[in-house]
Formats: sequence, structure tokens, C-alpha cells
Amino acid sequence: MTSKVEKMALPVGVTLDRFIKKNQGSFQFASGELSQLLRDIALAGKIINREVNKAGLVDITGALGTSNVQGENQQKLDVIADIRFIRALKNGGEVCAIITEEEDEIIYTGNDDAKYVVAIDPLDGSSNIDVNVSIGTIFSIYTRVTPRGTRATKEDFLQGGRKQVAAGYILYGSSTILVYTTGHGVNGFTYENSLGEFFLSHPNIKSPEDGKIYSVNEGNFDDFYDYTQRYIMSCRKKRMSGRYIGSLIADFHRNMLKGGIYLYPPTPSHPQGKLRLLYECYPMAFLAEQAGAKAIDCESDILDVTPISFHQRNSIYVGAPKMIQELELFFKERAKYIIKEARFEKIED
Ligand code: AHM
Ligand code: MG
Repeated sequence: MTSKVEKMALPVGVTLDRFIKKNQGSFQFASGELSQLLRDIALAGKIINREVNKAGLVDITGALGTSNVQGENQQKLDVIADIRFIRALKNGGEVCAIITEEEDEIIYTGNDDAKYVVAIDPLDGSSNIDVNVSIGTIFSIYTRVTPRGTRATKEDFLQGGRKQVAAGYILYGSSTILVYTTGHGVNGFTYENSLGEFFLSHPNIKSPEDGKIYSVNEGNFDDFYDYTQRYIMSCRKKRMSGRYIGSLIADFHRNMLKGGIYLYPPTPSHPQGKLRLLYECYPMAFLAEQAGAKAIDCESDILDVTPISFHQRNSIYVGAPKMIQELELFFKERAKYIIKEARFEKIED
């Protein structure tokens, strides 16, 4: 039996910093720049964590009264997180340009020599801020395709999900956790407030093969296509647990650890789906694949969807591989349904 003193003297664990350093060698042509960039993101995450934690104390909650580029109400913390992230990435020096869910144009950092571009959703699920529900930051990193020393262009960002070199999220929940992948598995680091450090707490995250949780905004049920409705009804029939926080990262994180599926299908108000391809769908899909889960829309793997614009939206179904397989059977039905419809139209002609 370990004595109380021995327990207290146990090592505190692997810090994010040490983990990044140790694993730097597994990056192709590692030069330390990606490692430094991940550290910069972690630093911004610590700062936002501080802001989020005092959200109820100072006058920073609630709507700002302005809208972002997509006409949605911006929360004050949305704006603060946006500013904090951009500043951290500018000061870090490893990023030449940034796009964020909150702004329309490319943000140039002034570091044209830098190798990477980053797409971020600085505070996702922000309608949950005022009510103490989990929110998070999502990031996605690409190696630029334009030559170093020149100005980055939209081609640097519109490379497609498979070109991501790293992606991750920081979830500000019952504790703050940073989860990321560089294409060599997924690891999670919990923030230890008193030491001001992220420690490896969830090494090599793997999604269960199957699960019992489905996460969808069921208030939209009547708006979903027939085949999606039938899938949801099958989940109900199996007495699966419905769990929907309304913060993608929180729903995703829980499902990844416990086994589940998250769905955001198209609706009349969001005919392409609501979530943004570059800021939300691609990074979650990269993480999901690396954790042995799957992310699709009705047509293909999310990572194969062609990007056209920065703020393009997409439907997404992401979760345990067996659950996605089952959903795909319902999508196949959809194909039949469409073929039937087409035939029917033909006969009528
Ligand atoms: P946001 O980027 O404006 O915060 O919106 C994205 C969020 C996701 O985190 C969440 O899963 C989804 O929107 C919830 O949408 P809805 O309220 O329509 O269910
Ligand atoms: Mg978002």
C-alpha cells in the first residue's frame, strides 16, 4: 500500500510542453515550429480559461449587441476570445495568417515567413456562456501552400480536411481540457489551475466501437428528412440515451469517451447544415478519425468535402464507427427513395 506521504510525492504527470517536445520527432521534417504553435494555442487557451471562469463576476457575459459576419449575435466572450487568440498567434510567430468564425477576411499576423495558417472558432457554443454550460475553442492547422515570405491567400485555407496537419479543441467544462491530434492519435491534457499547466490526462483517446448515446437537437425533428427521422426513431426504439448540450465540443467529447453519435442534419433554416466546414466539421472529423470514430455527411466522409468558402456550412454525423455504419443504412434508403421519385417523375412525363 502506498502511504499518504508517498502518494503526495508521486510525480505530477507529463506536462503538455514535455509531451510536445517528446513527440516532436514524429512530425515529418520536424523543425519545432508546429510544436511552438501548439504551445501558443495552449497559452491562448489558458487566458480564455481565465476569462471564462470569471464570466459571472465581471461584466463580460451577455450579448454585445453586434453581429458577426454571419449575422449572428456576438457574445462579449466571443469577441474577447477572438482577440486573445489572434494576439497569441501573432505574438507566437509561427502563423502567417488566421481565419476565424467571427471575422470575414483573412487576418494577417505580419509574419509572412511563417509556415502555418490556422482556422479557429474561438468560442464555440457561445449561447451557453450566460448559463454556465460548457463551451470551447476549436482549431485547425495547415501548412501553407503559398511560398514563405509572401502573403498568404485563400488557397492556403481552402486545401481540404485531409490536408490538416493538426487539429484540436479546448473544452471549458467541469475542468478545462485540451485535446489535439497531429495525425498520430489523439491525446487530452487537463488544466491544473494552481500550477498553470496542462497535464496529460487522456492518453491515446479511442472511441468505443459502438455506443448508446445520440445527440441531436430533437426540437428540429419535424424539419429533418424522412430517413434521418427514421434513424432517430430507431435510436428511441432501442431506448438509447438522448444527450444534447448544444455545445459541439462538449457533445463530441462525451461521445468520444463514452460512445455516441452527434448529428446536425440539414434543416429548412440551414439547408446545408448549420456547422461550419472549416472551423467545426473538418477539425472534429480529423480528431474523430484519429480516435477510430467516423464523421460523414449524407454523401461522403467530412474530410473529403470540397471547401469553397471560409464560412461554408455542412451537415455532420460523427461518432462511434458502428453507429455511423447503421446510420449509413438509412442513407442508402434515401438513395432508393430518390431513385423511386425520379422514376415516378419519368412515368408521369
Ligand atoms: P456557434 O458556433 O454559433 O456557437 O454554433 C455552433 C453550435 C454548436 O456548438 C452546437 O452543437 C450547435 O451550434 C447547436 O445548435 P442548435 O442550437 O441549433 O442546436
Ligand atoms: Mg462555432
